[in-house]
Amino acid sequence: MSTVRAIELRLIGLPLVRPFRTSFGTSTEKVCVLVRLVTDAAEGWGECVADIEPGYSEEFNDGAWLVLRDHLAPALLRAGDVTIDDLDGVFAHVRGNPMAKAAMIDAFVDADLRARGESLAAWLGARRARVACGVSIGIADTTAALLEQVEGYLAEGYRRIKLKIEPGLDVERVQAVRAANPGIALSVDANAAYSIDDVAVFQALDASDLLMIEQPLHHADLVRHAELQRAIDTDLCLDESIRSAADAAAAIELGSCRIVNIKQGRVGGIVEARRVHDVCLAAGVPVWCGGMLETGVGRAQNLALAAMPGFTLPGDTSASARYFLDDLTDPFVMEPDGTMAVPAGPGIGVSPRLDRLAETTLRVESVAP
Ligand code: NPQ
Ligand code: MG
Repeated sequence: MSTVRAIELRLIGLPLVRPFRTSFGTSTEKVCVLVRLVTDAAEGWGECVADIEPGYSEEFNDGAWLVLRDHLAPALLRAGDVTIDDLDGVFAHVRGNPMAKAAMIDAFVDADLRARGESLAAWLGARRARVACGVSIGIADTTAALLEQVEGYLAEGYRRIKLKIEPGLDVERVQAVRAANPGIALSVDANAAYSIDDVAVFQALDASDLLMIEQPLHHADLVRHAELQRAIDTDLCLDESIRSAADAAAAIELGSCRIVNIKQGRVGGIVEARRVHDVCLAAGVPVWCGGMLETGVGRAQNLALAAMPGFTLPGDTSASARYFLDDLTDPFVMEPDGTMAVPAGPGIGVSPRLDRLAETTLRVESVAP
């Protein structure tokens, strides 16, 4: 039980250590909305995983800001004394906008758990103190540059390499990486850049012994994903298509994928992420924790989620240094064995550093009752 007294929104900008190119665009800076929520007993933090532009999904920072400020924050401030289980109801009148909802829900859960002195990992029923880490590599300018990046991340200890692909920069690039690294766990992510007419590309990728092919087709097309899955041997994994536990159940029933990427921000927060996990675990479908280039706040949440029992594959839970020279929180560091510690303190276990907040805040606004 907590009563929310104040909510503060902050737009944060952090430079990336190297540009990150996907099939939908190139980022040079991580810009996101942070929610700071104050209850009668504690403070909590949530990070919105939307980006500057609506390229990954329909949501984007300026839109999320308005949804948070004008719809979600007032509803929560009006709700009075509420529990985590009440949150779905408090926000039910706002359709969609899962990334904005996730930021608010995660901030409330963080504050509620901090007030009780319980860690997010413990609340989720996590069983591991450390999780195995993978890394996602953006589309490189040349194959030589890609091979060099792969070598560098393998030397750091990453246990799975994921290559971003797009039409024309796919089969040959993957073959080159596989030829240079016969034994590694390797996957690709298309971010929905292909159509079912490209089935030959995916049949050609079957020869590269990939762990999975992530989100080849449009997010709304579960039926075509099922058709593609029947036409290839490699397991499909869905990311953008899975926005709820109901979506996961539908994709599994249709045969649209054999693996699910869980991102708490994409599915509307940590509570729904746990339901997606439960649906997949019950169906025997392996899951792994995706990443959205999160600051330390979102990174802490991801680590707690990734420690749950159904997370049997290395996720995109990379070290802070993969993306930032100087994170918003104390940096998350990966050991040479390719694992990272799950925060054990109350709530998400970390807080933004005040000096870094001051340096990186682009805009701030308070919502009071
Ligand atoms: C994915 N992430 O799995 C995403 C996509 C992605 C780690 O591969 C700014 C903010 C840029 C979020 C680029 C990884 C982004 C972003 C790509 C998310 O599909
Ligand atoms: Mg993806």
